[in-house]
Amino acid sequence: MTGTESAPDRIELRGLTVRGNHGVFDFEKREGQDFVIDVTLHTSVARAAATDDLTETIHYGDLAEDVAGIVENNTFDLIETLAEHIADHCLSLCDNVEVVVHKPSAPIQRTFDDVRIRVERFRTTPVAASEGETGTAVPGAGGTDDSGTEAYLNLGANLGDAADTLDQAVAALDRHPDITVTRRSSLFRTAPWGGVEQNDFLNLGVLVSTTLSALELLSVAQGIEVACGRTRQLRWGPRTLDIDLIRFGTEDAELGSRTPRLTLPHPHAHERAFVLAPWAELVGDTRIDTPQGRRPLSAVLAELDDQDISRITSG
Ligand code: A4P
Ligand code: MG
Repeated sequence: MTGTESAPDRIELRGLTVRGNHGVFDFEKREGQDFVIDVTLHTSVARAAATDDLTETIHYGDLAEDVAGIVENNTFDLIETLAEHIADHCLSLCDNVEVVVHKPSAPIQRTFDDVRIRVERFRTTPVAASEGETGTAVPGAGGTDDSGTEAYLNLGANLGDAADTLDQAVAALDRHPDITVTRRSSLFRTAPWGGVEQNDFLNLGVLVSTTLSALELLSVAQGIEVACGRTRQLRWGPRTLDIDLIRFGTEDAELGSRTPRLTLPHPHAHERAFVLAPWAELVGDTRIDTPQGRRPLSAVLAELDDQDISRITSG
């Protein structure tokens, strides 16, 4: 849990400088300029400090990338709007955020040091209780009832001691106080999917029960990727560890989300035997989204039988 306790602690990112194309004038949109961002997340760091565990906190590297992406990938007239979008994103991570957007090269015909907008925003519902802007809550999916939400995660690795990394990653998921690994599939050796020439992967799937939101679960998974020394230069290329969230909820009540940070159900699941074969082992059959509509996993997997995968241990 990273954001539900109120605490005097803060995670502060200062002076993040990103080139962007915001401004009311055409030349500002065309030529761009530097924007400098400060973010303060009010969130308890007590548990991370006690456990020395990255997965217990908000990863400031990811935060910086996410904020830089918002600056780079949008064009707004006003820095007020930019600040609001950054704050909105940060409220998926914690309950209270301050964002300052500086525009030191603003078109002002006088000597000045800086012009900036500061916004402070609060979540109306705690982080763990809703998906915020990233998802459409479905009854039974993403809730925080005692029984937790079921989720299916697929883990893959093809650098270093992949089997050991996968073991460590499953253990780290299960160690998290708000995640229980309820089932783990066999280990599969799988040919690389995606057209990049590289070594075979090892993949496995886990079913978890969690009281976290989908976004929090993804953040924990990404923290574990980093903690396991993830390196990856290329999309769909070699990596020490990749954890994808495939389904959050169950067939009858699953969460849908269509943001770049979290797309659910996972858009490539139906094309990947390395995702479907472990899943079939864990749940038998289930209906999954495909471009042809909802179809039984078993039928979709049978049509992928040209993908080279083999079971190498039992779960
Ligand atoms: N993201 C959005 N939705 C999700 C989701 N449902 N689960 C975002 C996980 N991440 C999600 O992911 C890129 C961005 O996707 C993140 O910002 C995350 O918030 P990434 O893991 O940083 O990058 P990536 O993994 O290189 O890209 P991508 O597109 O996620 O690749 P995939 O889909 O993970 O594929 N072949 C075999 N045999 N076995 C494999 O395990 N894995 C891949 C990676 C390719 N080929 C493979 C395997
Ligand atoms: Mg991935």
